[in-house]
Amino acid sequence: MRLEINGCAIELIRGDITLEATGAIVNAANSRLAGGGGVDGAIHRVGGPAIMDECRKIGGCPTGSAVITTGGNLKAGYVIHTVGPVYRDGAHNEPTLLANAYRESLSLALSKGIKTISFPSISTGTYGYPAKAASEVALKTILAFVKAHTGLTLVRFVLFSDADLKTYSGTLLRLV
Ligand code: AR6
Repeated sequence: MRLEINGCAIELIRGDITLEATGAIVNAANSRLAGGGGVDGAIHRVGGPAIMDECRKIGGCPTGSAVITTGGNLKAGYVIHTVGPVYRDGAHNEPTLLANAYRESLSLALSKGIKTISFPSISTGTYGYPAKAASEVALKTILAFVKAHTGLTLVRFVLFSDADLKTYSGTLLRLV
C-alpha cells in the first residue's frame, strides 16, 4: 500500500528491514543499546560490528528517544536506534512513549538530511505491544509529522508478517 502526503510517500510492505536501501533504517533497540533478538539481532548480524562499536560509545538511549549510528555493512546508510515501551496494560504511558519513539526517529533523520527511512513495527514483538493499537499510534504520529515537516520523501514500514501488513494497512485506510 502506498499513498502520498505533502510530498512524502508512505509505504507499507512485507519484508526484511535488513535488506532495505533507504537512507536509514530504524532499529527497535533496548535502552542499553546492548543488542538482542528480533529485528535488533538481525540488524547487528547483517550490519556487522561497526554498529555495536558506535552503540557502546553512545552508551544508551532512554525509552522514546533515538540515536544514530553507521549502517555498517547494510545497504542503508544509517541505523537510527529507538526504544519503544514495554507494554503492560496501555495505562502506563505506552502510547505517548511509542509516539515519541517514532517522532524522535523522524526528527533525527531530518536533522541529518536523510530523506528516506524504513521502520519496523516497534514494540510489537518482545515488548508485547498489541499490533493494532501500536499501528494506530505509529501511523498517526507519522502522518502528523509529514504534514508538519517537509524534507522526507519516503517513510516505509517493513512488516515482517502478512498479519502485521494487514493490520497496518487497515489502520492506514481508516486514518486517511
Ligand atoms: N525485519 C522487519 N521486522 C522484523 C525483523 C526483520 N528482519 N525481525 C523481526 N521483525 P522486536 P520490540 C519484527 O521483538 O518488540 C530486542 O531483543 C517482529 O516480527 O524485534 O520493540 C531488543 O534488543 C516484530 O513485529 O522488537 C529489545 O530488547 C517487530 O519486528 C526488544 O527486543 C518488533 O519486534 C525490543 O522489542
